[in-house]
Amino acid sequence: MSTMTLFHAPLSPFVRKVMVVLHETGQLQRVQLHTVNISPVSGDAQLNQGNPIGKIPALRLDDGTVLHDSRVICEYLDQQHVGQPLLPREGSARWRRMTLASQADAIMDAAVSSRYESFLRPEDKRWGGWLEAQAEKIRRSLANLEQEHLAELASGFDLAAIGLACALGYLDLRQPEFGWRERQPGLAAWYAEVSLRPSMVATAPVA
Ligand code: 99T
Repeated sequence: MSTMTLFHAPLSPFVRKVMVVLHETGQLQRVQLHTVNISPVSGDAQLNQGNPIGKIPALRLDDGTVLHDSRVICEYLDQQHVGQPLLPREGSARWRRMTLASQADAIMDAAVSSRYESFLRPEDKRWGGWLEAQAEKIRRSLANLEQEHLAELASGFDLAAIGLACALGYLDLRQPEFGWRERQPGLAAWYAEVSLRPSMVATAPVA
């Protein structure tokens, strides 16, 4: 069996998505973890070699090819197992689920940007209005997911559901005061259930 290398950091929600997919599809043994400690202003030379944008996750295959970003890696892994696909392979359901998965990634993007703004940027340069705009994007997205897509999300733990679960886990980690559960009790109940899955328990971030 081939061995792949995953450029990884345990608190990244994008990495967690890949790790959950590895668990859910029984491919964990195929991957070695290479942990990096990076930020937008401090990269890792080895990671940059195959992935010039320098973000994680990146997956080096055994022939040296490097795949990024997390969406590409998750799709690749989904084509490498024989179980139930984590995204419909064709038809309108495919585009719907991919759009939901993209919405989950966008929540992560807003939350990670907020983290960098409020933690990494020098204190005198932080922009409250910009932080509030990211928070509003997340609130709007979560309200939309609860109102329009909850039943669909609950119908299977696929790439869209995995992405959202990792995004919510990241919000809890970095912005525990955000209060999304009070605004979105339906999502909160769904999340409480999926958080019990072994793949989610095994990958839970510990700050
Ligand atoms: O921006 C950088 O140069 C370093 N940041 C990252 O690599 C973050 C780590 S999350 N990863 C991404 O932004 C990946 C986004 C990409 N579209 C994907 O893979 O889907 C770290 C969060 C934290 O430390 O709190």
